[in-house]
Amino acid sequence: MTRTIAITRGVSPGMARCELTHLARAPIDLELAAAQHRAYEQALRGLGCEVVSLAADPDLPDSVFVEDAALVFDDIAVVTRPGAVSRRPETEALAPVLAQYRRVSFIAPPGTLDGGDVLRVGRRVFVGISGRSNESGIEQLGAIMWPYGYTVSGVPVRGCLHLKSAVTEVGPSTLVMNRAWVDAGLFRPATIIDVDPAEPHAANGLLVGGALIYPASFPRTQERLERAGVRVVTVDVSELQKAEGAVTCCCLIVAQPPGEGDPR
Ligand code: CIR
Repeated sequence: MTRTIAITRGVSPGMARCELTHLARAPIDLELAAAQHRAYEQALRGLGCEVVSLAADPDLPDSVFVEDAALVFDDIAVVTRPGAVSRRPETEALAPVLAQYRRVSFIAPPGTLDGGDVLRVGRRVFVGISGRSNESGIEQLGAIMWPYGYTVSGVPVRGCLHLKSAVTEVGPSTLVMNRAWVDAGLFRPATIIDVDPAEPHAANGLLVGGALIYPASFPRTQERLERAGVRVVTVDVSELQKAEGAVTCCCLIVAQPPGEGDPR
């Protein structure tokens, strides 16, 4: 049976010093953040994931957001070079863990790439051209991925941190999207579910184990998703949201088909 491994990392005791781009700094309750993160890990387990949790690092305020430091495809893992200088050392702890599951490639200078900017839809990989990911990073990813049959294309985003702040996959070729932040036409022929206008940040959900892990704070968009047949599992991530985090960003999903050394 295919195992689904979710790599996470504990909430940094230094999270109050996190990067912020679009939000004003608000006090973060660290204990509550850690409890919410544990509940998130529990939701992953409930959907069949084995959680591999890396130790928190007090010197890396944003390291709970592991998604930005690496990409995991069926064929290969890519260690990124995060756009925020403060986040670059986050990759060091992740690379050896990923190497247990995949061949690993690296984004090199002058490229920058945040995993939050990378959305895979089948064999198409969309990368946000954002404050964090640049043309060189996108070109390098294209060169890494084409031998595996993926096309990689840059997508302008506006008004938000990452591409996956604006759009994520909620089912086969089905996307939830805030059209104010990204051009919907680029994703044709995918089906699009629009966020409720009162919930601009509601376009980030994590599809895993046949369900969507989704913030509890967007009930109107949640209703739209459920009406469209999406099975939603809500988590309260209020403290992580104060650090401009969401739900995709707190794990890396590794689908591990049965192989040598695995019980069948
Ligand atoms: C940052 O600005 O890098 C962090 N404070 C938040 C990163 C969230 N990452 C994501 O949504 N992929």
